[in-house]
Amino acid sequence: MLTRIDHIGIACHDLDATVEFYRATYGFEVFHTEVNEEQGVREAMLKINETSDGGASYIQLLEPTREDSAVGKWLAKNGEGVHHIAFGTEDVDSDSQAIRDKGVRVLYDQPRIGSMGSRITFLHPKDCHGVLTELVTSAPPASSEH
Ligand code: CMX
Ligand code: CO
Repeated sequence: MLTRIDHIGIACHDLDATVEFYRATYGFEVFHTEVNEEQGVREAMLKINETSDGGASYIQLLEPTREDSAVGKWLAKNGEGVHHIAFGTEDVDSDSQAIRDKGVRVLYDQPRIGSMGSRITFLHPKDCHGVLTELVTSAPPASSEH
């Protein structure tokens, strides 16, 4: 079941400058940054609020690491702006399969690794009224046994 808006993905040319805009304008601080080479992005997650399902909602700022990445191609065509939305679920495997069974193209056979160790997949924007849609299951909290 999809239970929150996990994040809104925003494509930008200059991650540091965009992070600074969000800090100076709204007071949002960086919660996490990483490079995801498979996705071709350098990203910053700004936590906006916790959610009643135990998760949270973020703004995900995305700078391409290469021009032929999904975000690089999109930026070249559209300029900066909202690139995708992501819904959070406890079970991306079963939810993506159920959505596939409804005839929506799910882009990956198996979920891949997203921000902060989450598992993610995407639905084709042409099957979602023009919105690239991501499904996310957060990584379980780090074990304290180590
Ligand atoms: N939102 C809405 N429509 C989009 C889109 C987007 N983000 N990206 C592409 N499209 C549209 C294009 O406008 C184009 O439409 P037209 O044919 O009408 O012009 C069509 O989809 C095909 O676009 P394209 O430029 O030829 O791009 P590709 O088909 O090569 O790739 C997609 C599109 C969705 C398959 C690719 O972007 C993808 O695999 N995305 C998933 C991965 C991703 O976005 N990773 C970055 C974020 C990582 C993260 O969130 O962690
Ligand atoms: Co995303």
